[in-house]
Amino acid sequence: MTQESYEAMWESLNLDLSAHDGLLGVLGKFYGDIYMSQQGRLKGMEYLDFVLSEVHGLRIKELLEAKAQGRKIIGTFCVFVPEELALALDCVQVGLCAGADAGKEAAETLVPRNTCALIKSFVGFKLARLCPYTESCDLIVGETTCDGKKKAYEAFGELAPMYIMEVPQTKTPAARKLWKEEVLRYMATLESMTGKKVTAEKLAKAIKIVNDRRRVLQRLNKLRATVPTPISGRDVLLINQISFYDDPLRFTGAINALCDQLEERIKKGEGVVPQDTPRLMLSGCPMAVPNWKLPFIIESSGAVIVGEESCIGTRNTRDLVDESGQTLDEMLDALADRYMHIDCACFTPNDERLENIESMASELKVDGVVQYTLMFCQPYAHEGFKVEKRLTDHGTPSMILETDYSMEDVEQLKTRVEAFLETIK
Ligand code: BJ8
Repeated sequence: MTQESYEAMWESLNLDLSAHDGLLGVLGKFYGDIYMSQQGRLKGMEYLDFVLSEVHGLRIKELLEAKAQGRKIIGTFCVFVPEELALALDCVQVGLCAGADAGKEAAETLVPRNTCALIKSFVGFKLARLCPYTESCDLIVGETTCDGKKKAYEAFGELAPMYIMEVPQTKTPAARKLWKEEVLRYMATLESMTGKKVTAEKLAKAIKIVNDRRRVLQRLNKLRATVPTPISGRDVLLINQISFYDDPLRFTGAINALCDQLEERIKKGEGVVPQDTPRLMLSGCPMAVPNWKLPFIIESSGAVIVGEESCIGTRNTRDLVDESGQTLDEMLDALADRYMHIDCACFTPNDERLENIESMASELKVDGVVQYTLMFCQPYAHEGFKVEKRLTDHGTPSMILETDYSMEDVEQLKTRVEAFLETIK
């Protein structure tokens, strides 16, 4: 497509063209500095580079073509929204969480200043007319997780067609019952919007598609656990970010091909960094695209990231939906059960998360854990204390870094990361 036809497409979505041009310019430069400058990237990474270069181009064109064929576009902000139901009704689901500061000032006219950067970002992108994904959506699905999101959705709902799923806050049998009802209520909403019905056959197929995407990410995570690790943490984070908006079948195929290349590299004993490079794991809040600040700081300070304990990481891929169900009801039960395993910090108590962090730290043979908390994120800030204690008892050094999307604290963060690496050595 030509630049003119892209601009016509963005204009048809009512984007602010000049602000959007500025955003793409910054994104391109940032990507070049952080990703293209890496040494020893495999050929399979070209898929990532291409998808990212077309993030507001070809993928949006595909979404608009799907819409023209009568398919509905569903936008989400949380890994609790079951993509399987959207796929079973021939919808396209895309993640709308945003990881950039653009639109922050506009956002602060609608949500308080002391709101986390992730929320401000999606609100700001909408108000500043910067996000072609948000503008392509037929329905945006929010959820009752943290207070910041819940209240922001009330304001966001004035600007876009929204639906809210009630996510329980505990894992009791009563909470599981409520969640199953919510899954059914959401399914009925999608059915009435699309004029189609979820059948056992369609849902089985959708479950397999989403599970396959989780399986390939599990495969990738197993491969990167090798010492020396064959892939940078930055690249794996990007892969996880892209999994939220690229076509699931294309994504799974491309990442399987990349995993084949990683296996070759492992067989030759090659790593992307020297064997004795300190191995760190990130834990905490999700890092939405293009939030690459902290991984870049860590990996340019002489460490490598080998795991992300977050929703844009293993929290989203650890559990599969049981595929043995035969009837629609059995499949819906399996779906509800799988999502109830998510160990988001919005749950109380949330001891499974501590177990998961400890076993990840062991399996990935990490030298340390960096807890990443977005400023003003209460759930993850609170759990930071427990996580730190658990890791100390486990003998794994850890540190907590609180930040946002601005670049003002880069030097300060770098100093703290370097000091942490010194203590590990
Ligand atoms: S399942 S982690 S995607 S809610 S960073 S907005 S928690 S104040 S993103 Fe999340 Fe679903 Fe949980 Fe995952 Fe609030 Fe914290 Fe901001 Fe957050």
